[in-house]
Amino acid sequence: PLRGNAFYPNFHLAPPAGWMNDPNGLIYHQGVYHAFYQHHPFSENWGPMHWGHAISKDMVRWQHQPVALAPGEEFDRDGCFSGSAVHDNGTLSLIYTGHVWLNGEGNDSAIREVQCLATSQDGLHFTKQGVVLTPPENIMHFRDPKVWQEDGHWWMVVGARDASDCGQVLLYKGTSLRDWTFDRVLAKADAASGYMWECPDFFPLGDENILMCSPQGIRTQGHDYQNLFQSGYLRGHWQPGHHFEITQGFMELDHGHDFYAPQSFTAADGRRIIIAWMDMWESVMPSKEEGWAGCLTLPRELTLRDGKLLMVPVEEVCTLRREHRPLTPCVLKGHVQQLSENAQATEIILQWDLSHSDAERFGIMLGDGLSVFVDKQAQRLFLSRDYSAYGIQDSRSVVLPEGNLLELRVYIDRSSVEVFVNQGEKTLSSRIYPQPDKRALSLFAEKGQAMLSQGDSWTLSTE
Ligand code: DQQ
Repeated sequence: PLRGNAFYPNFHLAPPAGWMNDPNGLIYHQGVYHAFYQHHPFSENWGPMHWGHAISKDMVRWQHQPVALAPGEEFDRDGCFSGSAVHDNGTLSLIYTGHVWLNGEGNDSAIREVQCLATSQDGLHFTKQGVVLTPPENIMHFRDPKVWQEDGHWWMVVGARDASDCGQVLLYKGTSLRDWTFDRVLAKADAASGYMWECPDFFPLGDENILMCSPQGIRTQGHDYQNLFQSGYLRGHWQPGHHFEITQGFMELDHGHDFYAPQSFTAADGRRIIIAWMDMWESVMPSKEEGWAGCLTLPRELTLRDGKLLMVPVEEVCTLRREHRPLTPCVLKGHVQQLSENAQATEIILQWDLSHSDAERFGIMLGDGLSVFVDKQAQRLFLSRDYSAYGIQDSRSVVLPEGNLLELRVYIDRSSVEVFVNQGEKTLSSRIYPQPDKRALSLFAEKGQAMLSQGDSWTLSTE
């Protein structure tokens, strides 16, 4: 019923009603993709966390399922917080954080967090199995277990906040999903990179290991970090039983406004996929007027090529393409060229020749509220939003990649925009809130010329 609303997405997973945040328990199990997510079914605001559930054959078209976990036991009384899913001898098993407020709701200084197990035989109904791991001494914030199997053991990373208010990722080793031993502190924040590292994920990619995490309380001053909460990653090498040798410290993962708590999983054919919550704590969420809030990003394939971490939409997303409109190569000079009167669900790929473009600013606009443009002098790509009716006026930007050709692949789905730069070298993901009559999509160039050397666009399925 929410589908008729102005902001409700066509092809991104959003809650059937109410609130959604982090993706949880992403897994390919017995021929089906499962996405669980942090969910408050009773209102459009965050509240006692449930696990919502949806399934898909292709990671693109999702079918809602009944709520998988609801808070209520003594150990998860105030919320079934984030976690992950694994197959344990054919049983779909969820490992999640049981959250309890000890001193009143929202009071972060007195909480109890433990890791819990729930299992299912049919992939639909889950039975809670109780607490499997309690926090070490002096650690109170202890959540978001990500579990995997390697080298004949179970492994778990958990996000934590140490006694001096620095984020940490703790590593545990298990002989079963119920029996865990502390292995080591896998990585720690420095003073600028957050007081709590939420939603860690640790996995091999190429011949490296990637540690993703979502720090709270990033200090942006003196850094290029653009959000207070900011998902990022560290790179390095790891083998079971050894330290994580970090070769590159914390880096932002996506450069838009709304990208948090990503989780990875492996697709049927082994591709490493990540999906994030496409919203952000403390942001204005105008979709609440429609009775819902929060959606997930497109699934993105992660690879390492020539030392670069790349993130592109999974190829299954191309099955959404409907009407194809190739764009004629052209030189734009101080004017606006309309591509579509009403872009609701659109993919557009643009290739700009930077060596023949001297305009101060050029790129695309959606209505008068969104622009994605190159700022020649700053040598940056901007994503800028202006929705004064909602008090939103801000921009995010990223350094232009090297080279004369700049490819922008852009997805628009009602209230979201995702930009993939040069085959996923950089991405910018943001929520947008245009009025229904202000969705014209155009190319523009200001003060000078811009050369579009190639372009394609598609309307995307809204079924
Ligand atoms: N969201 C969950 C927590 C996690 C946070 C609660 C990150 O488990 O740490 O909804 O957005």
